Amino acid sequence: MSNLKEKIKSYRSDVKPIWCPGCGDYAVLNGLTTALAELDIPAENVAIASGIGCSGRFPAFVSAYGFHGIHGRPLPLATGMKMANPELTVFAVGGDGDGFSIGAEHLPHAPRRNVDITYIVMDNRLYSLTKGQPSPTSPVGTRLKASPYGTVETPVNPMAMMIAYGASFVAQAFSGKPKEMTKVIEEAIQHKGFSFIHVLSPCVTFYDTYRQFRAIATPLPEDYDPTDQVEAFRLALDESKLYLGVFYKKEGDVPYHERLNAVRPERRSREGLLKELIEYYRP
Ligand SMILES: Cc1ncc(C[n+]2csc(CCOP(=O)(O)OP(=O)(O)O)c2C)c(N)n1
Ligand code: SF4
Ligand SMILES: [Mg+2]
Repeated sequence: MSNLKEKIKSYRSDVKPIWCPGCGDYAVLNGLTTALAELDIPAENVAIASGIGCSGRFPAFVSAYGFHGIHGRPLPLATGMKMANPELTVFAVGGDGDGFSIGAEHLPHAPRRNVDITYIVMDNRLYSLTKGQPSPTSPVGTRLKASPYGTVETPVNPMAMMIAYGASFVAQAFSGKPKEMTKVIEEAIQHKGFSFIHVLSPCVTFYDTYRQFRAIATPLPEDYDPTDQVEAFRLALDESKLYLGVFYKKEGDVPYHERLNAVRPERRSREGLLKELIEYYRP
């Protein structure tokens, strides 16, 4: 056990997280490093792309390749990483604002390509880095500094959205249930294709939702069949509960890099390509 603890620690960088004590994002950091240790994935084979937000600081705290990108762009960054080196275990990480607001136009495309990455959204239902404005997942009536009368927009449903977009692995976790979250991250890493994990990760400073989530968090039913996409959608729409676990999993879909390799002509030498170009443009 102490060996495992040491191993988990080895994935942590020298940069100490500057998240507030009690922030839900710590549980995600611990979950991800524990999953890497359990699966024995060497740090030099791991790459993490993030967006902007408290959650976007994530790669700095992991001793692996990391890219703290611009707001809303962890998915295209992670896609590029995986395409450049398919041997890598690649993560995209970010917040609800990053993923479902400014980055929302990327949401359908990574799943439809079945890019073999794990996308973790740390959803605290607000923009926390900028000190607490409402986000696309803030429930109706959320009172924050920028919404003193309560929000009036209907929130998006990230789980239903990703199931509808055809993601081949869709799961939900809660920072208040760290062991269960680690298992889900492990399963997502092992899944060959696009994995989405929606993590309810409360912001204790601007909008503490721990108690609210704890009251309705429940594991998926024991006889639940994660290959049933329609049932997964039904549970995603049930707002009286916060189901935790793997909602949907589709095995056998060919990932993006393999699809491209199957249609791409064989790599030719630089000289061969130049000769081909010269012949093509010869008058
Ligand atoms: C292009 C651009 N627009 C706006 C901002 C300001 N900004 C920084 S973080 C953020 C929202 C972050 O919210 P979320 O993604 O939920 O992350 P959290 O801080 O809650 O983890 C915004 C609007 C920015 N950095 N860049
Ligand atoms: S402001 Fe909120 S989300 Fe940001 S580090 Fe603090 S608790 Fe976490
Ligand atoms: Mg947020």
